[in-house]
Amino acid sequence: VRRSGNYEPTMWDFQFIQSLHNPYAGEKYIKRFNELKKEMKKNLMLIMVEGSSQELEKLELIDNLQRLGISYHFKDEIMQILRSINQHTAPGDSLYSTALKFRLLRQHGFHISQDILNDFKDEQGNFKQSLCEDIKGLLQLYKASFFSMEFDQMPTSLESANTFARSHLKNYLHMNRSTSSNGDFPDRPTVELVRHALELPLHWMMLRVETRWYINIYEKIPISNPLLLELAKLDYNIVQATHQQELRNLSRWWKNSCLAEKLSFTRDRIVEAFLWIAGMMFEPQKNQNCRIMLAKVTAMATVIDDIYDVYGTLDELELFTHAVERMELKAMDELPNYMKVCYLTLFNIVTEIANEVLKEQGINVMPYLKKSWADLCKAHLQESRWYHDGYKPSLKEYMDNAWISIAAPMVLVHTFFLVTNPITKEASESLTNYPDIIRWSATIIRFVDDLGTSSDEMERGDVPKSIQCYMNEKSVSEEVARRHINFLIKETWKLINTTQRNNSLFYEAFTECAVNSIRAGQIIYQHGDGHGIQNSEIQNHISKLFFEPIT
Ligand code: F3P
Ligand code: MN
Ligand code: MN
Ligand code: MN
Ligand code: MN
Repeated sequence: VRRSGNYEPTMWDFQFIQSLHNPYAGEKYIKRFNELKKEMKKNLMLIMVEGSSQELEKLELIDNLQRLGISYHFKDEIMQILRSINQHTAPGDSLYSTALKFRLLRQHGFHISQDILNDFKDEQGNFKQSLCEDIKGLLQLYKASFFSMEFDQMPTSLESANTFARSHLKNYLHMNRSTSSNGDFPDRPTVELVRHALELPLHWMMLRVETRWYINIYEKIPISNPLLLELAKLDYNIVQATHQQELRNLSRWWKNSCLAEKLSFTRDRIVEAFLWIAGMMFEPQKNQNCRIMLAKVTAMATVIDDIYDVYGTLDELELFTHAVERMELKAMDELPNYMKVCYLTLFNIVTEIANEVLKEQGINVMPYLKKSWADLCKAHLQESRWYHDGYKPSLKEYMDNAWISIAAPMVLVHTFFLVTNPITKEASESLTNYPDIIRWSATIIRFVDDLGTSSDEMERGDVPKSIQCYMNEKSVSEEVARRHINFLIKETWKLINTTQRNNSLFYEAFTECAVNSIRAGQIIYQHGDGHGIQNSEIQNHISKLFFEPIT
């Protein structure tokens, strides 16, 4: 019996996307932007030659550049400034400045020990009670606490920092909520900043979403820098105009593919596919064509997932899996009709990417792309067999397969070849076993996907997901299982932090994409199934990111 996905039609149809017009693609704005950027570079040069007394200002400027989404224009300057930062604390340094320093230095790969936080602890090793009122300091401490690594001594300062800061920040929110009835907020932006940080920590935030949110907050801060603000708004709108252009191109491809029309059981979610990829890499100058190609790959992953999860019979799925393993035109003949269009579209996009890399670098990466799809489909097939047999795997057994079936490893293999130059044999070969950076990124995406989608999946009929596997295995409630998965997400982030630092095989361009793909996942599944269900939160994000310029 064929199941149905019962997915709604898309909110963002072809006509809507094609009708978009954005003035920020014009010369006038680019010219103004370049003037402001030059001005900013000059300011940064001045800061670089100033003495260490200005340290806190330097750190705050870098933090603002990052959150306003414009740090990518000033990478070298930022590194140079960070290199001039004293890695120790001086007597009298605040919790705020120390935690900010720790976070920025760790984020940029400096080896800075968590011992820097010891000054803020009492003799028993607990954070001092006197800090409870220091909301600015606690907020920085909380953000810093997400930068723990495997080598931090256990139990880590950062762990207790996390619990300590979180509980006092929650208290603060609570107190301010109860006074809100008289409309009297002494410090509205701080309340907003705390609420936002507790919802999703900065380190886990999708960059464009953070930027959009922070520009609006920054505007309300009395001491905001007008140059920074204008630069940030202009950059945001210019990036958005580029993304719109790409979306128009992508939606034309999607319409022409006829997949949504012919395979009516599948999700018609091309904008959501683009959201994943824009979350992974947003910079306008580079990656243009590459964002489009990767969004196509993501759309294909969605359609194919629906074939395995919803529509296909086990026999058909076996045929499809074999055909993907072969990845050649002839293999199409064995497939049922409805699979043929999908297979040929897949073949075309994989060929397009292989051809792109061949033109650029003279290397044939087809075998690697092909293997990533074969691994994905085999993992899908495994889940279909389990579902068919009513088998309930343990959490470990499930996860050994599910970090592949989430499709992130496949997407990241394609990403690697499109953002890496030169591509070395060594790095390419290591991809076939999925190095840690891919494995841990995919693991977190699987967890957040299961948290967001498994309730509907169980209703529709699907293999038990991580939450259900843990419930079965440990005989615990769904609530306990969800808490456990959230704990595992936090733990896996430590592995991400560590492996991002210690890897020598991959360029930052790629490792950043991998980590950013987690961040996209965390936004997409934050309030349920943002990829399939079009809830109001995800609509709001999409609309702000791609359709509404900032004013
Ligand atoms: C595989 C799917 C998605 C996850 C998408 C993740 C990407 C593209 C990195 C959309 F298509 O969701 P779903 O919840 O149905 O995956 P699942 O593996 O749980 O069936
Ligand atoms: Mn699915
Ligand atoms: Mn699936
Ligand atoms: Mn799912
Ligand atoms: Mn939200």
